Amino acid sequence: MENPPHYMFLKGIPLLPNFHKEELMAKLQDEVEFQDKDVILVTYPKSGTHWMIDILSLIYSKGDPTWVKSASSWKRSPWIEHLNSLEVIKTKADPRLFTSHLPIHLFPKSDFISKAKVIYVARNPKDVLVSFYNFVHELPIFQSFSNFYGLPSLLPNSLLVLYGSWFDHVKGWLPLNDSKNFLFLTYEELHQDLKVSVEKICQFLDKDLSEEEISSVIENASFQVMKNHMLENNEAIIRENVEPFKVMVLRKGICGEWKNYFTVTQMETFNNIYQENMKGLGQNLFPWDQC
Ligand code: PPS
Repeated sequence: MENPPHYMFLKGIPLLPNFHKEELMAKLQDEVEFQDKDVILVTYPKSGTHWMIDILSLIYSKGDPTWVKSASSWKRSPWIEHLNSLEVIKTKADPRLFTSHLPIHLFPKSDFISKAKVIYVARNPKDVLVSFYNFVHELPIFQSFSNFYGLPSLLPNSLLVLYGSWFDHVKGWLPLNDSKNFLFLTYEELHQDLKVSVEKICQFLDKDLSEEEISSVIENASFQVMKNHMLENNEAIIRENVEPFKVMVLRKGICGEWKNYFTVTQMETFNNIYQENMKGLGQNLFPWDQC
């Protein structure tokens, strides 16, 4: 199968030329300086990025939903790898929330000497794959799940999936888990107990919210309420720069949907590749290891 024609490659990672200019990416790595008060959310795509952006926005507004209702996620927590981000990173007003899907080897080097905080959210890669598939299924190249799965999607050394392999992404960021400025969370634990996760995030960010404020964060970060806000924001439309992707970010929002998509053979193949690549890693960190 041929490479999707819309990718450009940077240090082995497929990116979108509409969004990721090569010149910007070089400057991003060498010139960008984060501030100590910055909070950077890092995810592999389809891992709950928008969910966490809303949770963080709501924490910073003490549960008041006005901000999440009135400004898009792109404005509240801009992706650092997109277009005019250099200026945005320099000038963004508080709260200085940023987002990135970049693997660690394309990330600004300066972050590792600043005290900026990094929150990494990971999700069961099988559900990431299903979410990704549904996101892009309008492209002829991904017409059936088998075709999409047949690509070396998410697999090690993949050159065909936006932002590269899931394994490389997670394994690249995981070593930072020892740092006090790094918080590792999973999509599944947000699902399991959002209150506990919100409290953990508040503690990490030194944010002191009352019980009532935390309840409001939880309520406004629920799937249905977020969807309503997004529709009010007009976010669920086809974006000018993302054609032919449809921006339907809030689709189902559940765990374990992969079971409706994978054949037994696909599951076994995937499990073998997973075991090979994640051997000895993440004991108790990855809830999907138990299912
Ligand atoms: S993107 O396009 O890469 O930024 O997508 P991302 O935001 O990382 O992930 C999209 C998936 O996250 C789900 N989502 C949620 N699940 C539960 N609760 C809430 N509040 C929530 N918000 C977003 C969203 O539905 C996508 O998953 P799928 O499986 O496709 O439904």
